[in-house]
Amino acid sequence: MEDTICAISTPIGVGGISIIRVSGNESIEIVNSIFKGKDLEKSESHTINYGHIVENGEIIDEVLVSIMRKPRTYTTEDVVEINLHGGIATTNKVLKILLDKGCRLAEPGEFTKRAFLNGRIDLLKAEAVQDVINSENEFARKLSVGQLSGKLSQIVRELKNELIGLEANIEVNIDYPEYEDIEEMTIVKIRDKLADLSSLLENMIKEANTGKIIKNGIDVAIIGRPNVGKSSLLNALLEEEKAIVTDVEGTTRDIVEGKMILNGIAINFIDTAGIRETLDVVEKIGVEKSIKKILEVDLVILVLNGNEELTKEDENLLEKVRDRRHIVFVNKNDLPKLIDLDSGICAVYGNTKDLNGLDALKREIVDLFNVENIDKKDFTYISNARELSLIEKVKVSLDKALSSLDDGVPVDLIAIDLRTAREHLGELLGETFDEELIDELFKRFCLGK
Ligand SMILES: Nc1nc2c(ncn2[C@@H]2O[C@H](COP(=O)(O)OP(=O)(O)OP(=O)(O)O)[C@@H](O)[C@H]2O)c(=O)[nH]1
Ligand SMILES: [Mg+2]
Repeated sequence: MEDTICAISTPIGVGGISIIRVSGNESIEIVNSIFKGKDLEKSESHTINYGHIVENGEIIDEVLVSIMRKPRTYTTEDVVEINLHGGIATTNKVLKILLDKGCRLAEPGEFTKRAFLNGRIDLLKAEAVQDVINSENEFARKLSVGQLSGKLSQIVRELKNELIGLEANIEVNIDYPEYEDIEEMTIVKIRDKLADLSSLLENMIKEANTGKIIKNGIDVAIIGRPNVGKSSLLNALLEEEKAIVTDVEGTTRDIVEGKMILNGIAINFIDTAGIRETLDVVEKIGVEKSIKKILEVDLVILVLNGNEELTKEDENLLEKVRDRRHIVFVNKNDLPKLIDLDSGICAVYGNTKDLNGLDALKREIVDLFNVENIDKKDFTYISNARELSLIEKVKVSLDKALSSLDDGVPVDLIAIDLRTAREHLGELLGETFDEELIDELFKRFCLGK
């Protein structure tokens, strides 16, 4: 990793300050060559230095330059951060000068990638860095900062150590097969331990959904026939005129989204086009999108018009959402009730005119996802797909080992499953990794991080 990289680390636009970050062996030398002030090559580590960025004698900007010498830096390399007056032209100009002087433009996430490749942080912590940035609510922030501080890494390391211990036990068994009583004892011990670890993993997998909810919120699609009041419901829930409402059937053609926070969790409401048979090309695409949404979201709110009798289309929709997590909302209860629902259908009644029933609807959402019982102290949930799929693989290997033990398979064969499980834990931490996967992962990062 010889090249010195640079990038704008603050959002591009007008603001109080912009920060350009530089990392690599030549970072101090390069910045010093365009800096007028004291000699940065002589300045102490972790100092902030006042001066000017100059090019051909022209002052480009008045700046503060942070010097952080390796190894106690974000990337473990020499890192320089230039604090400029904010603004697009100045920031771009200084970036261009740095590139002319021999820096390479960093790829998204490349600073964090270097921190990982240089061994300062494991992969779980690296993933947490971007999660901290993406946190949109207090719970998500706590979750990601916990992972960044190493809570999840520690659990994974402990699991790994347990497996190493078990493998050692098995080695003893293989090396001294003549001690039958030892063998019996170790098998019982190994079995108990494996069962413990498996249930721990099962818990982690079960709670992963909570992690996902904390991090990404709950996606809720509002579905129904045209004119039942879906857009009105979206607006009422968000307390904002987000979607167009008219008495014309087929008003909403495309997806309209809006977010609210319920008990600290983000709820992403998605208003959709009313579902009906139609020959209109544009509306047809909208209807297809609505139907697709039913399968994509965490929750469907099926809206019915309480002022009309149930139609064939309503019945079709009830059928469509039956196997999905859903709530039936019977709207327009400010008007006479004409709907007659099957007693088996549990529904929330209300309307979007005087907002009757909306609190009950929100309550139902909170209850369905058990939002109030989310453990607000612990926050060591797995929250991303890569991590979850590896934890699932670990559990599969351990369960295989367990059932092999019960079937009387020789312990040395069981050791193979334990090793596989341990390797997956290593992948989780990034001890072994596939380069392409790592590239993909860091590409999702912000520029300059
Ligand atoms: N009386 C009454 N009218 C309502 C209520 N909710 C919506 N409406 C009216 O119903 C009509 C349709 O409302 P929208 O919210 O546009 O219905 P939609 O389901 O989004 O319709 P599409 O976008 O066409 O699928 C409008 O005239 C609303 O004012 C309600 O609770 N009570
Ligand atoms: Mg609508």
